Amino acid sequence: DGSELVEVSNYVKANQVDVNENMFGEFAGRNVIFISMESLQSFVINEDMNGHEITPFLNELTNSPDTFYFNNMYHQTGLGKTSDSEFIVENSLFGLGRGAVFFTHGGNTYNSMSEKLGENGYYTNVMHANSRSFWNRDMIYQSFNIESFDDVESYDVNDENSVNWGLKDKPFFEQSVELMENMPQPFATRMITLTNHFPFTLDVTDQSIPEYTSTSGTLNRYFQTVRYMDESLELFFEQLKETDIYDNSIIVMYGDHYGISENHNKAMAQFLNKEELTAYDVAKLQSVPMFIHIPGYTEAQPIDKIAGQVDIRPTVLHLLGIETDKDMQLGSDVFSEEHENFVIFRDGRFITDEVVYAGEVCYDATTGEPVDIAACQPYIERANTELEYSDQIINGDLLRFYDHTTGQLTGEVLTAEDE
Ligand code: GP9
Ligand code: MN
Repeated sequence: DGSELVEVSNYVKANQVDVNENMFGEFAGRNVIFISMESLQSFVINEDMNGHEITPFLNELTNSPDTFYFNNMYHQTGLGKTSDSEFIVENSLFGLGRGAVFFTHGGNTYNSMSEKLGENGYYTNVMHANSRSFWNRDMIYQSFNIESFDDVESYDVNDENSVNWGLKDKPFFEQSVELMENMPQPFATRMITLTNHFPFTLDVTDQSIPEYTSTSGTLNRYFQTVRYMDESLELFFEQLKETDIYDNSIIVMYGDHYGISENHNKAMAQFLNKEELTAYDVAKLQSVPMFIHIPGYTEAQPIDKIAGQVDIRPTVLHLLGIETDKDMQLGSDVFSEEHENFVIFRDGRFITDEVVYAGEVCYDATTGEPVDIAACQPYIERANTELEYSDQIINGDLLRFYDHTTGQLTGEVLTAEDE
């Protein structure tokens, strides 16, 4: 009957953090361009592969006064991969422990980020050159109140400009800029890239760096497709600068999930100059980069606070001056002084600035050495609680009983609370 929502709601309200007054609303009214960077992990950022810089464009942004680079951000996805990352960013909730919430709960009631942006005067859109039913996107986007979805039908796709899963990222961005020029402003869009996807195949003419040299063909090719994505992003920025959109936008780019699975641990260990990878190392490898690029801004610095994809929604909404204190969210604004250095993975692993919990072992966060489990215990319970609350909201379709404009529980639940 939705009465679980009382407890969840109390927890969420008790865990709200104050906004950062210096940042709140600083970029109100700007367009927001989210870029979901396919399979991009942090281990390639500011690194070389056999003497070749892997991501020269992104590396420049890590150190640029118009860009906040979040170097301690982690993905929180499960089996739903890209779709889970979309779900997390839209709702500041977790996906499910089994299956993909996009498929299993596409018809639920949500108070998505897109819906909120729409209520605040934004035109909302997604751009992705795959068929609209993939991951059940067409259905759940309606539940998210996303106004339009430019899927493969919006793009000119042919043999020449395709590889691997479809349209290459460079023509994707090029054609997307044209689509953007026809959108009412301010708009909020999510561009979902595709070329840097397993099995990481690329035409020879698009290969700017050689393959890596390990026993994993997957890891070997990954560096080349990552580099291709980096070049695509650079081209996109250049093309956007030729329009009037760039100066009036903020660009939020984040890795959607890992690209290199644990099946390639041996090759990864070689790349990282380690004997072998522990559960600690594998957890740290789940770091995905995030950038908030703000044209014209001059005071940005790298941010090393520990954060997860659930934090993206409140962080970005606050920059736009949109309150989230009544939202049923599990993330918090990373710019807030009260933001906690604590990220929970979908499978119960977590990272704080003191400990890393993985493979049922508690590790010292700095040294990676195992420590007494007691150091992790309080966080284990909180991680389980948050994952459980998120599951309850989704499985019970509990947002049906929540008025996000007032922060009040409604209907039968309200009665339960009064009793
Ligand atoms: C498919 C794209 C990739 O449309 O989002 O999906 P993934 O396999 O990464 O979840
Ligand atoms: Mn993906």
